[in-house]
Amino acid sequence: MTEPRREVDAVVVGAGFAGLYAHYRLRELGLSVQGYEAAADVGGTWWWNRYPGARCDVESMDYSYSFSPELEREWTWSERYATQPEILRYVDHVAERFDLRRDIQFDTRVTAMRWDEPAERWHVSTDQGDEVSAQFCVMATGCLSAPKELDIEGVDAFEGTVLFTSRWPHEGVDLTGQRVGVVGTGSSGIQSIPLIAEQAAHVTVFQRTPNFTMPARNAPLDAETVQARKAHAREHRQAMRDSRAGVVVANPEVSALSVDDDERAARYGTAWEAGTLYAMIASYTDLLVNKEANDTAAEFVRSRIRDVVDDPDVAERLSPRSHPLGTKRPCLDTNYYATFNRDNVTLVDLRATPLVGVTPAGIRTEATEYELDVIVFATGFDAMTGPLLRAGIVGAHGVALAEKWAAGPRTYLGIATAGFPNLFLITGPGSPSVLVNMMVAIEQHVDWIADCIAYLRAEGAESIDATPEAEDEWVEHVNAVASRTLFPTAASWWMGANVPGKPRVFMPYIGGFPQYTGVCDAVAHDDYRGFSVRRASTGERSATAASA
Ligand code: N01
Repeated sequence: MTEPRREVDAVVVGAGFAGLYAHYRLRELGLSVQGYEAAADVGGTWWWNRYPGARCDVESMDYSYSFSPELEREWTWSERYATQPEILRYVDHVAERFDLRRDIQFDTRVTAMRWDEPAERWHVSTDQGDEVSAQFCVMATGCLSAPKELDIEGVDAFEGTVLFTSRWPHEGVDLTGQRVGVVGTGSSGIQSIPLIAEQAAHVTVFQRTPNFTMPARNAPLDAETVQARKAHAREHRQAMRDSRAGVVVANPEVSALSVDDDERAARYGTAWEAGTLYAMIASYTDLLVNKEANDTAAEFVRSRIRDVVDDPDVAERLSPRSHPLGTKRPCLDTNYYATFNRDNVTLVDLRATPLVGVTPAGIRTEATEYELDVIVFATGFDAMTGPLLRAGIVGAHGVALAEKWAAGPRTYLGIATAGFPNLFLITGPGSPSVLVNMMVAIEQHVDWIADCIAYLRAEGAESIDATPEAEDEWVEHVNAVASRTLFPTAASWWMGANVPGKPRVFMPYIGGFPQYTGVCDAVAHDDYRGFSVRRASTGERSATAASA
């Protein structure tokens, strides 16, 4: 690393929803801010993921910022679940309205961040040759921004076109008349397969693990619904923040095993019709903690698959049986299961006939070779830790984040990690993040971080660092809460199980959003309990125990 050429108060890495709001709040505090973003413009995940069918699966009116009532009043979503282009138009509007692009350098990836101990500042380097010194660094790098490295042989030799849902060409792709193979049946595959099938001559879906997906029941938003929400926007936003997952869902009251089959079927039927991610799992109190209870819901979904899919063998292969409902991220879809009734769609079950690799002509399984013109990889992400570890972060005493997290991520509240002072993670591992509506999680984190920085400035403090004791306690709590659920039983990306060699740790905090925000607020209220704060005037560190 060379000497820094410029000094700023804060560097914000990333210009998606989290990064943009961080710019807004830090600027409000009067800080000088430098933003870096690898993409050519704002939008984060919505800038990259442009595959056919990409849309949010939290309702548009909830999947938007709440910090500005004026913004809420002036923006009107057109559909219950907005498409990627509409979400990007919204991001663009926000960036323009609040002049947020001003301090962001695009097409620039942060390649190294080193804590300069004597100076008590971060030294940040980029792939464009920038060398900047900052008192604070805010990692707005997203949870699903680092595509998983492909673990399939032979891709380079393929003579057709290779596409990734996570890096879809901006000019779009015409698949008319093409033989397309899609590898992966997570949210990206499930959203894109029906639309690819409408265009392509033939689609071969290579499925390793069938996923639970529910019909989105997407529709245009009518003016009355929009007006009614806008009229009660403040109350609704508060209800979202008070809810377990950042969306308003009635809390279940009884066990699935306490009612008879008819009552359960009626309840699941209503949830299935609701067209939301959370309705099924929120039907009963014990679906995520009791396998027997969960089986009743999982079997209900399997019976719906059998209703829709004509071929009983295909229906069975599409039916998830390897994990309980909700323990891998479920999906919302439009016409996914019905797509397998089309003459131009073939399902290949990779559990029955494992994938051998890509050949020059297509994809080979242990049974046969499928000739293809295009392969679409919807193979997922090195989630949550990937984006942070790829930024080359080295903290106090020269310890790399990758070294510290070798056995899995360790954070205090998912916001800070001990030994990395003045480094703030937005929706980091150990926070509710991907288990809740991301917009709610992002705003809460950015607000907490901005308040913390304001506190440090008011106190004349130079730096703040989580204490190892507070971090240990929090990690223990995060693990203890997860271990009481069915989540750790599934090979999910939440567990790091999708990336070969990644430590298996349940990364998000499952204790519930209000419980989590209660802890964050109490920590701040108690002079940042569990953190050590160094004040310039005395040169001394003060720290209070996390459980004080
Ligand atoms: O990725 P995934 P995604 N051979 O990891 C398969 C969010 N999101 O991009 O399960 C064969 O879920 C893999 O199989 P398996 C959302 O949070 C939101 O779809 O590992 N198959 C799996 O089927 C979501 O959860 C939206 O056995 C291979 C698939 O690829 C998250 O992003 C839209 C393989 C990967 O599924 C990630 O979703 C899109 C291999 N070698 C995404 N490697 C919204 O709506 C992987 N697979 C809002």
